[in-house]
Amino acid sequence: MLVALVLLLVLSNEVTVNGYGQCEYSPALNPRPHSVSILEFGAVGDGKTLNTIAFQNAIFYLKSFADKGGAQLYVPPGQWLTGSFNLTSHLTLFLERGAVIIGSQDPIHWEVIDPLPSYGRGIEAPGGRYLSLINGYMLDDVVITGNNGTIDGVGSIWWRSFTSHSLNYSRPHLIELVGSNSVVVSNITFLNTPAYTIHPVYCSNVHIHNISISAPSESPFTLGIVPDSSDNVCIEDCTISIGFDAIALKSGWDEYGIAYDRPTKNVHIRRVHIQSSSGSSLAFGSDMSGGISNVLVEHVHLYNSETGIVFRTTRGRGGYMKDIVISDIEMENIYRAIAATGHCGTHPDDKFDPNALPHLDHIILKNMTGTNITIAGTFSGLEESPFTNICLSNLNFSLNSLSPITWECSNVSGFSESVVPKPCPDLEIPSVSPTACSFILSNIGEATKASYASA
Ligand SMILES: *[C@@H]1O[C@H](CO)[C@@H](O)[C@H](O)[C@H]1NC(C)=O
Ligand SMILES: *[C@@H]1O[C@H](CO)[C@@H](O)[C@H](O)[C@H]1NC(C)=O
Ligand SMILES: *[C@@H]1O[C@H](CO)[C@@H](O)[C@H](O)[C@H]1NC(C)=O
Ligand SMILES: *[C@@H]1O[C@H](CO)[C@@H](O)[C@H](O)[C@H]1NC(C)=O
Ligand SMILES: *[C@@H]1O[C@H](CO)[C@@H](O)[C@H](O)[C@H]1NC(C)=O
Ligand SMILES: *[C@@H]1O[C@H](CO)[C@@H](O)[C@H](O)[C@H]1NC(C)=O
Ligand SMILES: *[C@@H]1O[C@H](CO)[C@@H](O)[C@H](O)[C@H]1NC(C)=O
Ligand SMILES: *[C@@H]1O[C@H](CO)[C@@H](O)[C@H](O)[C@H]1NC(C)=O
Ligand SMILES: CC(=O)N[C@H]1CO[C@H](CO)[C@@H](O)[C@@H]1O
Repeated sequence: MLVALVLLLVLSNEVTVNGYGQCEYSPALNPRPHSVSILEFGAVGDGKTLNTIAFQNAIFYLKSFADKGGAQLYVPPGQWLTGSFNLTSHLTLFLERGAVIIGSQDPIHWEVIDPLPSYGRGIEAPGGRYLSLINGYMLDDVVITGNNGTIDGVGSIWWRSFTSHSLNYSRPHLIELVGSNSVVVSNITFLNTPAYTIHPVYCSNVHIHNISISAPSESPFTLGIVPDSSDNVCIEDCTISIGFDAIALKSGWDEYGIAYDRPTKNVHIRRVHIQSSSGSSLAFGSDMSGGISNVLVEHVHLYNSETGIVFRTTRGRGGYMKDIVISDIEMENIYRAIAATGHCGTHPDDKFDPNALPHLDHIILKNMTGTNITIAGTFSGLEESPFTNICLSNLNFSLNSLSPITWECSNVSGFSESVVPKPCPDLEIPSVSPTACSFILSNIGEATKASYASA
């Protein structure tokens, strides 16, 4: 028994030392021994009756099963209108095919809560923010799944308030889990989020798979999946079509994020099909003050987007984005395939430290093809903190006839091999080893091991 335990610890250590394979080690889900239907709590699925109290009462009741293997809350087919509600630990929320949880269109049904400590204030309005439609706070073992049920945020009222600057507080998200461990979201469809769709913040062990997310292309600053100051995250087999960023990795805002000091790390993203109208399919930052590292993105299809892959940061952020590998990517109909900028993002207030410089280092972009691309890539680092060790390998972008430029570079350095069109000289430093990227990759491996050894 003890031997088995020690072996298990050694094995799981191996897994995290590699750091890059979160999706390979997804936990098996045990069925919950207890299940109740939301109908037993007086819910009415007519699309008109407000069911907030039914959800709250059901979840309060299911709390008592936490130490008995947990429980499932079953949502049958129907239109279940509700205001925001909180989940509990050891709970599965299961949405049957034809079940639609619909967010109330009246802000009065959305509680207002404190800002996140790593942001210091609401990101869209000073002060508090609306609680997400489905919310988890300091939970353990939560599953949100179903047989392709739907969660619909009916975001249009929020988009209008945002656009007309009449929001009293920052917009709510569809799902937010704060400080939680062991979270699974799978097998359902998310529509029309007010702001972010799924926001795990200060979480560990998050597995998001086989979901579909969509919001209209004109919905302002709507985001798909946003791992924020979270670690050990796997996102796989998802389809996202959204207004702004489809998958965005973040870790806090300026002095608040620096003080909170919790990075996003050990993230594995694979087999996703993602599209963003006015933002980027895949985004890092711009809120990244706690740092972002050890990220592997592979086998991804990016299409019909303003930008394919972006790294955004600015003076005052501090933090870092490093040890990131993005490979086996197909892009089509994208204005700018790759961008990295040190001049993007606003500040929470005037207390930020302009000398807190962010770092972008050890980024590998390899094996990508692109068709109908207008600009291959733009890198604009900070003068006092240039972007370093950027490695481009085996990229082939077919540019359309509208291309004003191919690559643009300032305050950046790196290596490249087999890149079409030919990159800027800043990214063609003679490589220190025959294959520059594998040199960086082995360095990343060492850095990863070192960071675990010192942790
Ligand atoms: C839901 O959880 C939040 C903390 O995230 C708390 O502020 C709020 O009061 C809770 N609401 C209810 C109805 O329990
Ligand atoms: C994905 O989820 C759908 C329901 O939304 C289900 O029918 C399908 O079997 C799932 N696929 C996998 C591979 O889990
Ligand atoms: C899931 O539901 C969405 C919307 O209700 C639908 O567009 C999609 O085709 C469904 N997917 C599956 C696998 O049934
Ligand atoms: C903001 O507050 C004002 C005054 O209390 C109220 O009339 C308005 O409906 C609120 N707006 C939203 C979007 O909640
Ligand atoms: C998602 O659906 C697939 C196929 O039906 C099933 O194997 C898997 O267990 C489901 N996931 C969850 C978390 O229910
Ligand atoms: C490059 O990526 C494509 C998918 O975009 C994949 O099919 C292919 O095997 C990859 N090639 C190498 C050499 O890894
Ligand atoms: C090429 O991509 C642009 C977006 O950058 C899109 O507007 C245009 O329709 C695409 N052209 C074709 C032929 O698909
Ligand atoms: C780049 O891709 C185009 C097709 O999109 C192909 O014709 C060309 O040969 C490729 N170039 C290289 C160097 O692989
Ligand atoms: C050190 C360095 O390369 N500085 C450059 C940073 O970018 C600005 C704007 O392109 C240039 O003017 C600096 O020379």
